[in-house]
Amino acid sequence: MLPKGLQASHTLVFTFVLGYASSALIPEADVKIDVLQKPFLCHRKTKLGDQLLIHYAGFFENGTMFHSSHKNNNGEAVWFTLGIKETLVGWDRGLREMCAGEKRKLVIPPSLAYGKEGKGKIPPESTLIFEVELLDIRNGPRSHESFQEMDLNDDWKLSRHEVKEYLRREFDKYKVAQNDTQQESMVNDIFKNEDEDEDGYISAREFTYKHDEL
Ligand SMILES: *[C@@H]1O[C@H](CO)[C@@H](O)[C@H](O)[C@H]1NC(C)=O
Ligand SMILES: *[C@@H]1O[C@H](CO)[C@@H](O)[C@H](O)[C@H]1NC(C)=O
Ligand SMILES: [Ca+2]
Ligand SMILES: [Ca+2]
Repeated sequence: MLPKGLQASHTLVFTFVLGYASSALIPEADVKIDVLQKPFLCHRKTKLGDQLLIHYAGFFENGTMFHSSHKNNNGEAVWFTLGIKETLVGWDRGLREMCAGEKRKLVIPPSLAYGKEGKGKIPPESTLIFEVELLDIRNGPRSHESFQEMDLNDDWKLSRHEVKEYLRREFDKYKVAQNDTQQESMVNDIFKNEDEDEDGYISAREFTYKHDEL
């Protein structure tokens, strides 16, 4: 890992570049966020990689509700990890910088929801509206920043090559001599533990929920 300060500035630069690139291109449909309720005290705001405990209800544009954690999940709130495309990209964008106790209404364009295909009872090209209440925030087991740092081609999964490059950089940094055979066998061990579905890549989700190695 990079030292804390460096890591923060690295993320800042990354965010800046991304923001610049997307505003320089044709404006893309984004999530519309309305804050419905804000708590008086806010000790901490959500950031990428955090786990969020939420209650939510989803509506079509005509106002019909299609899902609600109050009704469809035995009334239980759900845990959701921010920033790893666990559900909709619209959620990853719309639930950042949020306080526990805050309520938001998100209007998510189809391109950041279920898109041209739709899914189940969501018809193609649906704009979706969500009311989300954030109940609790926890640290994710692994940081989103370290995943991004390792994912050299930004395809949201780590290849053997990317993991090996990461190990090589780390060993160089700490001036540990390592031959190729040793590195290969480390990569093998890591993939045995982390690549749960054995597709040859460590996905953002596999990375986030595992606790050992790396
Ligand atoms: C609202 O829209 C959804 C999805 O297009 C549709 O299934 C539903 O029947 C509509 N409800 C009303 C009351 O028009
Ligand atoms: C790499 O290092 C291991 C462990 O020190 C050693 O057994 C092996 O012979 C080395 N392989 C090469 C190609 O140098
Ligand atoms: Ca990758
Ligand atoms: Ca995998």
